[in-house]
Amino acid sequence: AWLCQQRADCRRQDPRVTFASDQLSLAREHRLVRDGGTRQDLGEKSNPLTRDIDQASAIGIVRMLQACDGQMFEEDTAVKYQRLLSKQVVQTLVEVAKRVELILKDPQDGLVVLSGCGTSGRIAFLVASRFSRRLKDVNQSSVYSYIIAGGDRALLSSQEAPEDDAKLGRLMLKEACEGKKRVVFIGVSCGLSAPFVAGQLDFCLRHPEVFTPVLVGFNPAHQARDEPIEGCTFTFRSVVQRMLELAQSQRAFIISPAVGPEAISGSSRMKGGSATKILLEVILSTAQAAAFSRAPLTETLRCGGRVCYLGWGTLAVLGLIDASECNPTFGAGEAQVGTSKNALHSTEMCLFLCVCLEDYEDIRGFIAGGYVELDNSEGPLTSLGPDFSISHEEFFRSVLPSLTDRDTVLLLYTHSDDLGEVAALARRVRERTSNLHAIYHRGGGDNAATDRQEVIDNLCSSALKISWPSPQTRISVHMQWELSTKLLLNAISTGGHVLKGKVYRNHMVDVQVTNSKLYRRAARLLQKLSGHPKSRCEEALLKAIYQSEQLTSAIPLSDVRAHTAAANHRSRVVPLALILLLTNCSLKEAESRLEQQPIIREVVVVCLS
Ligand code: S6P
Repeated sequence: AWLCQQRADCRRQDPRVTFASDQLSLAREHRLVRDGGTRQDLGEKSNPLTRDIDQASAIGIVRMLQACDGQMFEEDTAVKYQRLLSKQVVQTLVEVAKRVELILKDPQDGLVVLSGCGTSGRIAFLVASRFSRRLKDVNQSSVYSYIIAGGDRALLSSQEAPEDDAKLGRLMLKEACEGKKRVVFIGVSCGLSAPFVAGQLDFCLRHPEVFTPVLVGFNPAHQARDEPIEGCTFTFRSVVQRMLELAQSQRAFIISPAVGPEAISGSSRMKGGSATKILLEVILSTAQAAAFSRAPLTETLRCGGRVCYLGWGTLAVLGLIDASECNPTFGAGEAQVGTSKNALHSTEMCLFLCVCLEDYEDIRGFIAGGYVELDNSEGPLTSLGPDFSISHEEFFRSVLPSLTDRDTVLLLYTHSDDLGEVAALARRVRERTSNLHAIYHRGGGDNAATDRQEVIDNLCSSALKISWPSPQTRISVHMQWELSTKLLLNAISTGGHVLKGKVYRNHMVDVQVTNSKLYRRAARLLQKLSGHPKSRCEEALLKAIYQSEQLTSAIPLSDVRAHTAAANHRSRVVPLALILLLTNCSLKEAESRLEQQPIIREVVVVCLS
C-alpha cells in the first residue's frame, strides 16, 4: 500500500513518471533473467521504476529513489525469489548469528571476518569497526576484522582492479586469520561475482576445520557469475554450488535475497550497500545480544562546484563512503548547477545546488578526529595523496580557503555530538559559502531544541532534522541514524550526477572500465544502446581504450585484464565507443564531439536521434 501511495504521489508530481505496469514488467524482467540461460545480475538490470530518471526533476529523482529503496522490503512479488524478510533468509541469519555467538563467548583463537570489494568492503569495515568498538565499551575482546580488496586506500577511493584478483583475496584472508582455529568468514558480493571474494570462499571451503563460510549477496545462487577466473580452476558459480551442497548440513551459508534492480543499473552501492548493512548488523547485533544480554536467538551539478560532507562519528564514515563511490560509478567530469533558496528539505536542496564534479574534488567527505576516529587497520593514509586527507583540520587547510557559493557543504551530526564544535565549524564555513546544509538526528526522547542548535539552524540554508523515538537500545538507534543518512547521501550524490547528465535512462553512460565486471557491463550497455552485436561493441570499446582507429592483432579481444589495465589511464571510453557505434565516425571525430558537448547524456540523445 505504501508503495502504491508512493507511485500515486510520483505520478501526481511528475506526469512523465509512469508506473502503470511496474510489478508486471519487473516480474517479466526477473523471469527473463531466470529463463534466459545467460547470466544476468539482477542489480545490473534496468529498473522500470527509474527508466525516466534522466528526465526527472530533483523532487522526481528523490521520489523514484524512495520507491526503489522501498523494493528492498517488499515481501512478495510475482516472482518466487527469496526476499529480505523471507522465512528462509531470516532462519539463515539466525544460524549464522549462532556461529558468531560461539566465537563471542569463546574469543580466544576465534575470529569473525567481514570482507568484500568496493561498497561491500566499505560496509564490512563500517560494521566491523562499530561492533568492535561496542565490544571494547563492554570490556570484551575484539573478534571482528574486515578485509577490503585493495586495502585501506579502497575505503576512500575506488580500487577496482584488486576485485578481479582471487589470489589476493585468498592471501589477505590467510594473513588476517593467521593462528586462528575457528573463523566465521562472511564474504559479500552483491552480484555474486567478485573473484576476490570467490578466492576467499574457495580457501574457506578447502579448510573446513577452521572456516565457516558465509556468502552475502543479492542474486539468486544460480545467477552467480560463471566466467573463468585467472589462475583458478573455479568460477564464482562453482564455488556457490559447492557451498550449496554444504549448506544442507549447515557447514556453509548463503544469504542472497532479491532487493529489486538498482535505481541506476549496476549501482550496487545503493540498495546492495544498504541491504548489506542491514544483514550484517542483524547478524552481529543478534549474536552480541545473545552472547552478552542472554537474549534468546529468534528469528546539479552544472557550474563548477564541489560537495563536502563534514561529519562526526559513523555518520561521517558514511559521508566518506558515499564520496569514495562516485568515481567508478559515474566517471569523472564537469558540470554546473543553479542555486536555489527554495524551502525544500536538504536532499532536494543539495540536488539543486551541487557541483562541477572533477575527480576526487567533486564529492569529498571529512570526519572529526580524522584517522583516529576512522580507526582503520592501516592507520593514517595521508601520504597516498590529497584525496586521503580526511580530517576537519584538513578541510580548513585545503578546502575552506577556496570555498565559494558554488560549493555545497553538508553537516552530518547527531544530538550526542559536540554542538558547540558543530556551530563553530558552521560559522567558519558560512563566511565562505551560503550553501551550508545540515542533516541532524535527535533521539532517545531528547528532542528539545538547544540554543546551539538554533545557532546552527540560523547559519544553514536548510536543515533536515530527524527526530527518533526512544530507542530500544543505543546500538539500534545508531543503525537507524546511519541507514537513513546513507539513503540521503546516496540520493544526493546519485541525483546530482543524474542532473549533471551522467545518466542516460537509468544507465551510467560514463562508467569506468577498470575491472572485468565493469568491462562486461560496458560491453553490454553498448550492445543495448547501439543494437550492434557483441563483437562489434567490444571492438569499439577497445578502440576507445587503446586510442586506436585500427585495432592491431596485438590487442586480442579476450584479454580483459590487459584491457582494464589500459582503461585505467583513459577517461570517457564508453561514451567514445558509443559515438563510434552510433555514428560510424572516426575516433578523432568522436573525441571532438565529446569536447563540444561534455554533457554525456546530451551527446547520447543527439546520436540516438
Ligand atoms: C557499485 C560500487 C562497486 C561495488 C564493487 C563490488 O556501485 O561502485 O565498488 O561495490 O564492484 O561489487 P559486488 O557485486 O562484488 O558487491
